[in-house]
Amino acid sequence: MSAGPLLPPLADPPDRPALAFGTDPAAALTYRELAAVAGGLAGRLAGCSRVAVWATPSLHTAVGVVAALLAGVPAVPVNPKIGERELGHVVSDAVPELVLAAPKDQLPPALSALPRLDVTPRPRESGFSGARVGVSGSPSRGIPEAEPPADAPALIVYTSGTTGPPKGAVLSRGAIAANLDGLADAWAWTAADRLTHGLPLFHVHGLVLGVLGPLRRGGSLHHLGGLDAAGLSAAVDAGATMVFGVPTQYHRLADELTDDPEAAATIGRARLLVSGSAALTAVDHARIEKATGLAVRERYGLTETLILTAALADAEPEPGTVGRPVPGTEVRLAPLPDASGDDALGAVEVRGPGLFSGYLNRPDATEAARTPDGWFATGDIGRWTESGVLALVGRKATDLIKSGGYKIGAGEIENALLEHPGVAEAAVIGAPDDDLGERVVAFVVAAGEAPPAGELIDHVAGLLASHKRPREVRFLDSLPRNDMGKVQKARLPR
Ligand code: MLC
Ligand code: AMP
Repeated sequence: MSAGPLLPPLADPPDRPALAFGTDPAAALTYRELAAVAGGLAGRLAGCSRVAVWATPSLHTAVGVVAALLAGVPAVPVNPKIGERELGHVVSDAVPELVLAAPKDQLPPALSALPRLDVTPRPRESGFSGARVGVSGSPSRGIPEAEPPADAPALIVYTSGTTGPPKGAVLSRGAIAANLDGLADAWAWTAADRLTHGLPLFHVHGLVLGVLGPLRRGGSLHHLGGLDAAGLSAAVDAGATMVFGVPTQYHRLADELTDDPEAAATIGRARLLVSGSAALTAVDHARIEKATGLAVRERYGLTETLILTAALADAEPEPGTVGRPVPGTEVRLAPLPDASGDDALGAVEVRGPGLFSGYLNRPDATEAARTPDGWFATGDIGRWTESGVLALVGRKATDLIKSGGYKIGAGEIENALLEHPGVAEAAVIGAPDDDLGERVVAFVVAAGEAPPAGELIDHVAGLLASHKRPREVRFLDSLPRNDMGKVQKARLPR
């Protein structure tokens, strides 16, 4: 299977803006500069089996990932707030040959033990003349001349399941290219667009859609570090046409815009506001539209499948729905054994070119996620509306939590809590939360005297990524269990 380049503009790079981070002019690259900087770095990566990228929300991360893609080397983006236990798992599972990081980055032991390549994109300093990338490490092994095949792995993105440590979803170059092209159709996304967002760069939303998306189109990205009214209105004022965010970011933005009609009016000059990774409430949809005059388009995806459905740019969005299948992708609803009498509800299944290649080292889990006829079972439950768009109504697994747009497995947090000497039993749930969608709540039976809640929260944040920490810890004398001894989470006090 062969394919055109994943990032076509880098083949013959124009002298147009490609990437900008924050407001520092030194943290910006044109396509020509990016091709030189990432190309120089790629020469030192080629031939590696896999590389880790310390994925801070920075130009260094974007350059590091682009370099790996140019070299045809799969990149493993690592959350810079990852905990020790989780990082140990990622490193032993993915076995990266080296790590890419900014020179100032302090790496935790599991990564600092690996050979390191410092990414120092400094094209604007003292007259840029090509590949001024400072790299310590092995000499160039040569960039492959031919584009790797479409089924070659591009990224390995770790994502939580209901139990056990996160699994590495292997995303091929072809899957990324096909999905980004489908989204370009849905949103009329072109080289004229300047995307802005403040998403983390170790997940599909911020990295695939948010960095590779504009680079595949030949447009540009302005990364804001976060999403607030002042930064976003300045970005739109400076030419941003599209905005990506998770619902928590839009919720906070809506709060701010209520008191800032000037910023709201400026943001309203953007072409498209897009929300995804979790459900945007109808209330927040209405608040953003009232403030800016723009209705937010929702799109729905998974790390393993990339984006399944999207509200189209030229159609009136329906709050509470996630749009139509992205061109090239098929979505179906499979009957639910227990649909509580509502036949319209079904299990969302997908097939198409955007699907992942499998979980790294986990053929069992890959197999379990596929239906007998080869579709991917998302675990989400939905229905088609009368106008033919998808509405999501829930998830099959109660042990998966979506908080701030991050997927979090309850079992992973329970195991981390049980490692604390003060914890005898633990049950974790996602409780409804206006800001985060769901917040992680831990019910704990103490072993002896109850430890302070803050100590347990810090304990989890130290072992796992900090966004997985419980926001609330509640102590109980015992957990509700059935006759078989299984914890009955539905009976936990809410
Ligand atoms: C607080 N902090 C602690 C802590 N208490 N750190 C360690 N230990 C403790 N006890 C710190 C954090 O490190 C952080 O520091 C700060 O407090 C806030 O933490 P947070 O929980 O990360 O921030 P919060 O404000 O709650 O984040 C909201 C958010 C974030 C929306 C900005 O959740 C976010 O970025 N979400 C995006 C998720 C995403 O991209 N999902 C895509 C998945 S792909 P500091 O330094 O940060 O202040 C997918 C497919 C698809 O779903 O469809 O897209
Ligand atoms: P992740 O594993 O982090 O990629 O998360 C994927 C999950 O996020 C999906 O299975 C959905 O449950 C959820 N999700 C993504 N986009 C949306 C959306 N627009 N609305 C509701 N849920 C969403």
